[in-house]
Amino acid sequence: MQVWFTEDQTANLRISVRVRQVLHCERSPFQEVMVLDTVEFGRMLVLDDVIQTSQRDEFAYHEMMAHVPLFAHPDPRRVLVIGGGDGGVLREVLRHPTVEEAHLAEIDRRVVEVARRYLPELNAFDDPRARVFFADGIRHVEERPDTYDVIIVDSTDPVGPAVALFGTDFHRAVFRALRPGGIFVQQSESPFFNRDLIRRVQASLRTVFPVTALYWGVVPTYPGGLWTYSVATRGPDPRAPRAGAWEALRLATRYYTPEVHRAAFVLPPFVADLLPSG
Ligand code: AAT
Repeated sequence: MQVWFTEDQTANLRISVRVRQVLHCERSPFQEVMVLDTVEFGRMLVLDDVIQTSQRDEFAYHEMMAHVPLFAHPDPRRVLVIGGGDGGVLREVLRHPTVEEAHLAEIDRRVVEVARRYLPELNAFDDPRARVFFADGIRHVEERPDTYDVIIVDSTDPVGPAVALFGTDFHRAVFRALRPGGIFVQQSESPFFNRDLIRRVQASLRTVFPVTALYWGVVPTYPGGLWTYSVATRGPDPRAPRAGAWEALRLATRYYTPEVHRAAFVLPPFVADLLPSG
């Protein structure tokens, strides 16, 4: 017998993965939380029938979310991750010894609890520098002006509680929550299937921050496999990794290198078209 899980990635496009076992399924106050053991991707976290991360490809996404801003910042000490309840981005953030405090603001406590149990290799919650807040990321930043060097939004797609994370009011609150020289990154979906969203996020960041850019990476389980990250800073050039820093740390990364960092900002024309002109 073959059992398959299918995600409707768009109204007209689906991805299916062969399932060995359903390890967990529950309805939290916010969403349906499921963990599947799949043949191709290993264990997979699925929220409201949307694939969030898998053992096989999580490094590609989590490394690019964390290391681009942390290596672009001259001295990242205080970092906030919004969403990201599986712990993958937090784990990568904590590989930086400059980081003194890494906060995670996740709206759904059950995502953290389920991920701790079924995806232990993503778990960095027990690091003494880590602190988890079960809260809406929007309120969390609104209440903390001038606090963070880096803020990373590892959110679900823009539906439900994640909608406002893609809006200008939130971007203004992020600007205020960053310290001078701070860097903001947010996953911004597919340049094939979410063109209006990327345009909107880029235009919004441009009205709030002096420096904005877009970079890309590959994540096979996300729609189209080609994924974008929107970045904005209060000064630093996000395209330039701190010289020698990655080499000095001897980070055993599997996707990120300083060359990949620089290359990720080189955009194919159909992607560059999504940036605000001028
Ligand atoms: N590391 C990849 C996993 C995720 S999970 C995104 C998390 O964002 C979810 O656990 C969800 O509960 C949380 N979330 C959503 N809205 C908010 C909010 N307003 N405040 C705090 N947390 C929130 C990302 C996968 C990306 C999928 C792309 N297709």
